[in-house]
Amino acid sequence: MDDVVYGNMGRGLWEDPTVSRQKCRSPAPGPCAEGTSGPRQCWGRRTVLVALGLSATAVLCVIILSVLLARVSQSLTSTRKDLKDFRAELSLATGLQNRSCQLCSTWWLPAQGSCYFFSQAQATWAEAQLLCLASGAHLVVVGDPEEQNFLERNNENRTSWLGLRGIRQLGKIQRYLWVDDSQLIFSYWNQGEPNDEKGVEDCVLMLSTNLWNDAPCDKSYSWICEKKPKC
Ligand code: MAN
Ligand code: CA
Repeated sequence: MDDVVYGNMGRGLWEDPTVSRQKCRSPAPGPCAEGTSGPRQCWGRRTVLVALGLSATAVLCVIILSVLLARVSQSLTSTRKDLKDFRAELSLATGLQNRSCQLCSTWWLPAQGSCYFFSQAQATWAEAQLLCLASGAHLVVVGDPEEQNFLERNNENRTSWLGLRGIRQLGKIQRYLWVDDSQLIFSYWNQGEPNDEKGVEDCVLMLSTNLWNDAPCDKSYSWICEKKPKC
């Protein structure tokens, strides 16, 4: 009997080792072909089934992996998009915040990171300082020629209180101090000033010529407030 004999033991087909072992050995194995004669090389049907099963499993694995990969890549893409949207919103918010830092309220002029208010009305030095404080500001502190220049361009022809006053001890002005307690470094005195005329000129004005003069604090003039915008 040339053909491989298969028996059925309830577990499926198997190759009868006594009959077929010799013929399935060499040289290279190939699939069994029933009904052919002569020496044949063959794979057992079980081997073919196992190979088919393995191939099917492999294909299934590849499909599952592809689906998983597609899902991961999809989720990565959406995460990337979320991140991009978040960045755009963040930069918009930061930009708006920066812009609001430069914004001054109506009637206030921006310069050098501060907001300035030039009054039309007139008040004593103390009243003017109180009015500035009520707006979260103080009488202007002129720190440098650039700030003085800005005030000159906007003071028009007014005579305005500055946030500068004399420190009087034993009837004499000892030194001048800004309302933010900073020392007087830059100054723009009119010629002959400060003269503390009659010993009552404790507060400092910017004249219509833009030069400074000390004058009695209880006189009423325009004033200039300054504040840092809140960010
Ligand atoms: C007036 C006042 C003084 C000022 C003198 C200058 O008297 O404005 O403050 O010093 O003029 O002549
Ligand atoms: Ca004076």
